[in-house]
Amino acid sequence: MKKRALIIGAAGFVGSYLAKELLTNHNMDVYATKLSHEQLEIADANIYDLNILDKDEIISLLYKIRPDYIFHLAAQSSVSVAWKNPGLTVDINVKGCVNLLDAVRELYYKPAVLLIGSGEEYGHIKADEVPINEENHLRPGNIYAATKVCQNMIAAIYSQAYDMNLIMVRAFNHIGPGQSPIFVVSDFCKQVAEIEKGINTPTIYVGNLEAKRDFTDVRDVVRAYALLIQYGKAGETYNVGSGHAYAIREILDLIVSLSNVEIEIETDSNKIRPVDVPIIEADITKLNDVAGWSPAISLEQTIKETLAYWRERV
Ligand code: A2R
Repeated sequence: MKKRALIIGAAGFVGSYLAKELLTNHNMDVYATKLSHEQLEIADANIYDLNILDKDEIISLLYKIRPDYIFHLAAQSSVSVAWKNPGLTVDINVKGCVNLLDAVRELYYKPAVLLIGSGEEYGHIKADEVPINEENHLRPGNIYAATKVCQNMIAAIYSQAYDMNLIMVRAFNHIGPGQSPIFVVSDFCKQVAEIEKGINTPTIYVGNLEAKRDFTDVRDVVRAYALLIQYGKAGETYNVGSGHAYAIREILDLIVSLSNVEIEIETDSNKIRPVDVPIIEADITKLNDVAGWSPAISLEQTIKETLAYWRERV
């Protein structure tokens, strides 16, 4: 029998990539949810409306679909939006997650649930802690990160207290074609494409360029998710990243070098966050050990494709 996979919050950046991975490489039946105002079409997937703030809605959907695997992607996933709207971020990322866990707990069988956290959970990392493994202290430096720490802790408690098959991920920055331009790589690629088309003046507006982050192509990320939900251990947390941190400046230089127009760089104070963490880089040994996963798509390849995506759209 084909396994049934439910992707909650599939209208975001990751959802469609994950659906494609499950359909093509894992031969699963795919069910996906979106908010009622969102648009979502995925070939060969069944789409439902679901707001995770409504626990009854979750319960009735779970009874209807009876998924073997549940990927919980629904989140308020922007760090900058979290600064501006912390209450909403806590509601969706913490209360929404608890609603899902409670709904799963009430089922008569035990699906595997993959909960997506963030590399931001580690927060203020010390120089000798890089690359960061899953046992590291968590010192979240922003509201978004704090909600994901909370999700991770609650899931670890549910997993043990109620013997549930919950697997937690700390995903580091993922990038690729289709990502919202509120995220840095997509933002830079969009700005370059606009400059090339003459829509914008030849200046890129940037925030903190010295921060170092661990970037992974979204297609590598979803490959890890599909493996972790099948082979990850209940109650355990796994880093998902490339294992290499790049300064935002290096990324910007690479993007600008792929363009044939002259571009100036200028700092925009709106893009500087109240608290920034200098370096985040993943130790991916645990993921590699349990799933045999390592990234396959290079940073340059992802950036070229993201730039091509924006060149077609602006
Ligand atoms: O905020 P929207 O309108 O873009 O909708 C997001 C959706 N979402 C919800 N779904 C159900 N009930 C809610 N109350 C609710 N609030 C928001 O979850 C969006 O369609 C989806 C999450 O997609 P993204 O924000 O694009 O995240 P992405 O990049 O797909 O990352 C998936 C996961 C998230 O947990 C991130 O925190 C983590 O990976 O890095």
